[in-house]
Amino acid sequence: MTRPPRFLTRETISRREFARLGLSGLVAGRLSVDALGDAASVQTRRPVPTPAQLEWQRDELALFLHFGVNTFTDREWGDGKEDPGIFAPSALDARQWARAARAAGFRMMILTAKHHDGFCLWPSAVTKHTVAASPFRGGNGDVVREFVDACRAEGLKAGLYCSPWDRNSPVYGDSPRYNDFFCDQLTELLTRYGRIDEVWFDGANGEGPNGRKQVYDWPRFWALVRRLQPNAVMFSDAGPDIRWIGNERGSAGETNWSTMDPNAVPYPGADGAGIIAALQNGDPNGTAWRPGETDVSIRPGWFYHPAEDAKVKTVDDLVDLYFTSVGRNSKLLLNVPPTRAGLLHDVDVARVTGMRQAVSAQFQENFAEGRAWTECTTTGGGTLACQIDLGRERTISIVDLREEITAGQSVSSYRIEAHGSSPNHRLVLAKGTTIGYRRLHSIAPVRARSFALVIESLERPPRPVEMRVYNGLRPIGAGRGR
Ligand code: FUL
Repeated sequence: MTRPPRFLTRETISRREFARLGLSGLVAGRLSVDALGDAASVQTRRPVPTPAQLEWQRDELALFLHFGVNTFTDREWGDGKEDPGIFAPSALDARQWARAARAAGFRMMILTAKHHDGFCLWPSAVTKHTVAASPFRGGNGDVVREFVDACRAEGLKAGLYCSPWDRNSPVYGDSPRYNDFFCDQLTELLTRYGRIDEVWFDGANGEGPNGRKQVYDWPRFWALVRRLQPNAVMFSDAGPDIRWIGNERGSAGETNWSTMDPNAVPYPGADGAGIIAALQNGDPNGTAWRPGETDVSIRPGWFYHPAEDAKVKTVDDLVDLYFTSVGRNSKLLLNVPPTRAGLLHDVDVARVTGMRQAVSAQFQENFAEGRAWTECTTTGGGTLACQIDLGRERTISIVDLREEITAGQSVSSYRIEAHGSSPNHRLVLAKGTTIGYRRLHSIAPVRARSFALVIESLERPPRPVEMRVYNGLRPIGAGRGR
């Protein structure tokens, strides 16, 4: 169901207050350019998402698929010496992956076309270490093709992970030659299969057989992807479009700006003080729009291991992950690895399906639906307090805030209050810093008729903010915790 947004708009605040808060750029939910100067300076001062970045974020959920020789050796990192003959999925069905993903509300799948072991799930022409040397489909198989076809058939976007670290390639470490080789592989992946929506780069970097460290030519890789798939977003620690969130636990920073200082993480795999914090939190003054993606596995490992069948995250764990990723202005990339049969395990499928149901159950009825902000007032120090009257008392346990990010991210501090009948009856329900695309708060259930959002500080002229309130059906944080 589409719900008309309840925004902080000019209609709900007096002209004088608007001017005092510097809100005059907001007209009926739109930022007028003349209020902020010419378009070029707006762009410089306020990084904004590209259409592809916006769509990437609004999709909220993507499914990660780690699959390859490690699935058959029971390892997490292959050494590149694996015999391609071991790659023998007995019942591979990429449609089963895609159906499960779609039914669970995922909008994209990303497949490890090549992991660090160098084994290619497609018949690459530049190495023999591929599916073509395996028994899969009699040596005529192409897992990337089946994956992309399945995505299309189920209406999902397709993304590919291609590891630059390649422990099989004899030219790894001979930097110019390997960079050529890697570009050849990227070219195959990005020209043979139609539209690819995300290219996922891991920053892992090692030494080649010659004992020398490989020096990746990132600007060249990125330019190639941009040329071959101009609509794809590129992920890595250093973007350029999407940044890693800084951990693999599924937890985005509570303060999470979608803007970044590009110099804070100069290249993928960069190490050093402040890098993790920069990835977790972003930077309100950053010049690049580079939102964070939260990648985490449903199992302890990234690849399927039979011994982990009893260690699959529970539905409660997964709902918590939704709140600590999507609910913190990030996107959840949840890894669900295919088994040796080439299928998603029944337990994993049941858990992601359960996650979908449990997440939907949290957001059944938005009590603020159709109710406008009222009584917007400034409360000293330039703060802005807007109330929503729900018409009657309601119990709420979830607050869902959304900033209109098409023209940037603004809010840097806010609190949410429940208001009673007298001005003394004010209960602070939650406090936060950034909002961005979406910020979810799970709170102890509270019964009230009137709620307020108090914006305490802004980094730049504000964009509309929407507040939805729900009575969720489960306590968030019921999972194993992290
Ligand atoms: C890491 C890799 O080393 C892991 O194997 C996995 O692919 C994860 C998503 O990225 O850096």
